[in-house]
Amino acid sequence: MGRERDSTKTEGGFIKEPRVARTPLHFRRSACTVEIYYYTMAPYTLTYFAVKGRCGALKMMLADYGQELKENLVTFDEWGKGEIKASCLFGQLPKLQDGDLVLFQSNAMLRHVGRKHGAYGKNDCEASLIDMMNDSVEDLRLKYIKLIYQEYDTGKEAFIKDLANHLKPFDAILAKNKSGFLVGDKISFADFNLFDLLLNLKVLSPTCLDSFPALKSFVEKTSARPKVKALLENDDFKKLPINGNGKQ
Ligand code: GTB
Repeated sequence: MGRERDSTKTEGGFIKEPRVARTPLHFRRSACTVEIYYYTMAPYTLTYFAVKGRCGALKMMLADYGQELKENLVTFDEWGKGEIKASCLFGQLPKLQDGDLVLFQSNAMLRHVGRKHGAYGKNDCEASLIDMMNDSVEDLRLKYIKLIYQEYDTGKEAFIKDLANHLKPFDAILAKNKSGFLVGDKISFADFNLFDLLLNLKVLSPTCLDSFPALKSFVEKTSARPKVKALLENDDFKKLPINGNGKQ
């Protein structure tokens, strides 16, 4: 009892600063040590390439929640040497550090940050619906990534033609939900993910939202959130290419 703990140790992304209070518990006739921890937010650290790529939504969400983000940019040359790749759990970036927690997989990062900052629904059912929405955003993102990296020149026209079929369900969901968000009455990580993807799709096909009023107003509304707006107008963020091969 009453062990002193290392105040520099972190737990779950929080810096633990122990304050030890000794409180007598009379029924035990002995002293009991109560450790009270004051939690201080540690900044998030993101390691990734100098592209928006799979981190646009995460950056917007962190900005919206006023979270500090430290970025380690990896160049192609550094990546090509293989050491960083070998250090990544699944051989890929991005990597997010939150105190002692190290995460790979961009959607796991969105969930983690969403869970911590109240962007993962107000109960289990909402959380499951948000997961479902995010999985559907991921389905469309994978189609987009395939187009960009594998078949841009041959597949762009067909992709744009088919895009309305994929956007339609999201438009209907947003139109049906009075809040204008995908689920419930609060923005969730799936909203940020959809928003980021829609911005990319608008670059690919500037008119793609024209027949989807709910999606259009969703983009306008999310773009106008003050901290998101500030990030979108930030020069460093603006100059990041969307993708790694110059196609967009
Ligand atoms: N499912 C994973 C996730 O969601 O995080 C997918 C991660 C992923 O595809 N990572 C890519 C990667 O690490 C980078 S994102 N590629 C290197 C490798 O596999 O060795 C897409 C991407 C590709 C290329 C660049 N680029 O050249 O700058 C940037 C981004």
